[in-house]
Amino acid sequence: MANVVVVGAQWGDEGKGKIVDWLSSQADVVVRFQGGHNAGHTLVIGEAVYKLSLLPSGVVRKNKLGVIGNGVVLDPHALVAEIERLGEQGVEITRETLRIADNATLILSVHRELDALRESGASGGTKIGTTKRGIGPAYEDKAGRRAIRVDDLDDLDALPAKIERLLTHHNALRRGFGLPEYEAETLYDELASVAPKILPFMDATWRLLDEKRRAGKRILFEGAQGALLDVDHGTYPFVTSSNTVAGQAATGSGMGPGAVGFVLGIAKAYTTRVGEGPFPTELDDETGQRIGERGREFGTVTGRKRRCGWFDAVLVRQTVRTSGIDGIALTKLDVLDGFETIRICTGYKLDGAVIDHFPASQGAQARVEPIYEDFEGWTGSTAGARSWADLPAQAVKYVRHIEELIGAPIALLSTSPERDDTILVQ
Ligand code: 2SA
Ligand code: MG
Repeated sequence: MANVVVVGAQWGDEGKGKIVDWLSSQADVVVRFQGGHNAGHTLVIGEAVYKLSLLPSGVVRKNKLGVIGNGVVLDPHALVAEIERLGEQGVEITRETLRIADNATLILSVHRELDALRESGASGGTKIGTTKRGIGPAYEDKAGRRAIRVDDLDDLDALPAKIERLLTHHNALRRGFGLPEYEAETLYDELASVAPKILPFMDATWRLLDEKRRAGKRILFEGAQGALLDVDHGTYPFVTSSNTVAGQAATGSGMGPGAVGFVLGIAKAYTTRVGEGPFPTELDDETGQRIGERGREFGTVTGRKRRCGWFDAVLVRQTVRTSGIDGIALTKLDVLDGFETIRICTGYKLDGAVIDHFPASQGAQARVEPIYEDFEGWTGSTAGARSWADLPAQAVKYVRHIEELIGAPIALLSTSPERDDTILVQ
């Protein structure tokens, strides 16, 4: 089996956690390569439900190594809390099961505060509907070359100068917003106290991953969020601050592009989005309500209600290309069970013209109107189906039709949150 990268093909929450867990049984290493604790993966294993944010999904399985790659922004307090929570559920996290890139960027309290402040509208500008975890401000500091990184925790003598450099920037911003200046000492104490809990996991993970690869170990790259939230290819500015497309798996883990053998995109049989931003097929009515209730569309991390709408084949066709998706895992088909008519968006109308892609311009993205094809629904249930033969004929048709519209084969079909309710499509 090739090394697989799993990415969301929509706006996140496609059910990546379950698929990654399913695939991890055949992997030796599971790597996170972007994002931070804005991700939320729910794993249902027998009776137990695990909610992971930062830790790679493999950590709850035996004999798997989880790696938090350099492309991740890591909130050390959130990580410690997550490790403790898992410990209470009987999952012990050790250096045998977790390594953290020494060159990963840290999310600090100044980042969380700034994120929340901007989202409150107090600083003007566009509200993005972020998770307020400090993700954006941390990536800003990384690109601005003033971030504090994991390895800085290992050199506390050199830390004050780095803190000063960081706070020169942040305190200027804070003064502008009328906030009190952040004390260097407070930040130093915060970092010095958390350092002993993080450092045991620190490693040059690029080297470790290279060794694993050379030894023939199978590596699974676990994406967070979705391709439409990508800072370059997504619905900018309503995006997250990292690259979420498959290419980031290489950069965010310190491996070359050849390390990735197969790109698996995860797509829901309909569409959801959390936060602000364009959503052409959004349903602001009873149907949207019904999809949301049947699909239990609430965020794992923030508990926010997700916006719901029909499957948008234009968007997924586009993410198939921007991520180089080789196959799709289609999830939550059962949510559409019993709908008389199911609509699929196959193109857009923009200012009187028909277009076959999602334009880059923010104004145009807000103006496009979906062109729908009405698809006859199915009676009978797809929930919990474990073979192709168990599916109603009309549901099979729906899957095949989506395949055609998006230009990528459907490789897996997930019919419930349970790991075993997964159909390998031939
Ligand atoms: P941020 O906090 O800066 O990354 O927010 C920017 C935008 O990105 C959206 N965003 C997400 N949308 C869906 N799922 C996300 N994460 C979890 C997941 C879901 C959860 O991966 O499953 O539990 O909420 C996620 N993370 C960020 C966010 O809504 C903003 O639109
Ligand atoms: Mg989620």
